[in-house]
Amino acid sequence: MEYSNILVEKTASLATVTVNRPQVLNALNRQTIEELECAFYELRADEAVRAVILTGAGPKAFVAGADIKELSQLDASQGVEFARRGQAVLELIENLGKPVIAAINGYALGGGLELAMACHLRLAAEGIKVGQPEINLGVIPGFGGTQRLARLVGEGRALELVLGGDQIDAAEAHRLGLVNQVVAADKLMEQARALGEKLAGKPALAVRYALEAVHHGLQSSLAEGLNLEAKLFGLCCATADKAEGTGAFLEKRRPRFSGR
Ligand code: CO8
Repeated sequence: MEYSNILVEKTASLATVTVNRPQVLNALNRQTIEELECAFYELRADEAVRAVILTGAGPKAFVAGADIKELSQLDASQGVEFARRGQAVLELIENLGKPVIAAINGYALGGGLELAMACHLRLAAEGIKVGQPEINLGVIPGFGGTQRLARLVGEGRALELVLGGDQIDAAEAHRLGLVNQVVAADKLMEQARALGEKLAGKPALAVRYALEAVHHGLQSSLAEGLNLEAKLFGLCCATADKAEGTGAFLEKRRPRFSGR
């Protein structure tokens, strides 16, 4: 598949997707959203890919939001449709069944922060800025920001960011629990790849079930979440990797996982 606005690279079990419109700080226009959807469907189906890194091209931005030129033209029904379209692609990423790491190399604003929040883990370069500035444009976040931000950092802090529209720096984002780690800018991709390779080496089915248990459990009651966990734990017990992992421990050797 040929893309104009994103790059997709694969090395062994790791794929890297780069939003590639640096001239507009990687803003998400409709075509970019559609290309991301195609790419993530393809990565979901590719069994050789065990983890994905998502980043932005150029030195300044991860993604500076939805494309404001396109946004300025939307009427009410087109606004609903575009928000739903973006939300669906971010849900695809969130439910990919393999870890997706956002390597936040620059501004992650509006739809850019929403994209990063749909990833499972977030590494931020020192000096980056994140925020939900939509309020300054007369709109609210539309790609899941009002929902995922509140779940990640709590209602009060989410409202502070969504109502105030200010940018915060990487250290503050880390303090809020919005990013997992802050790393030196020139080490960001190296660290993201190291993390991606580490996760790619874990037993694939257990990884998928862990993602599902945590994500779906958070959307349900504790009792439903525990029920889901028990079922997924049972599924793990039927895998070859569980036999290998427990067997290797008992035989005092390193496990060799097959992903089955
Ligand atoms: N959309 C379109 N173009 C953009 C965007 C954007 N989001 N961000 C930057 N650009 C363009 C600029 O217009 C500029 O283009 P040009 O060179 O032709 O003038 C180029 O990128 C470089 O940007 P700046 O000159 O502004 O760079 P600065 O370093 O001065 O500033 C900032 C960097 C602070 C990141 C600044 O560009 C900025 O504030 N950008 C907009 C950030 C923003 O408001 N993002 C939120 C957008 S709305 C959104 O994301 C809603 C998501 C949900 C949508 C739901 C659909 C209905």
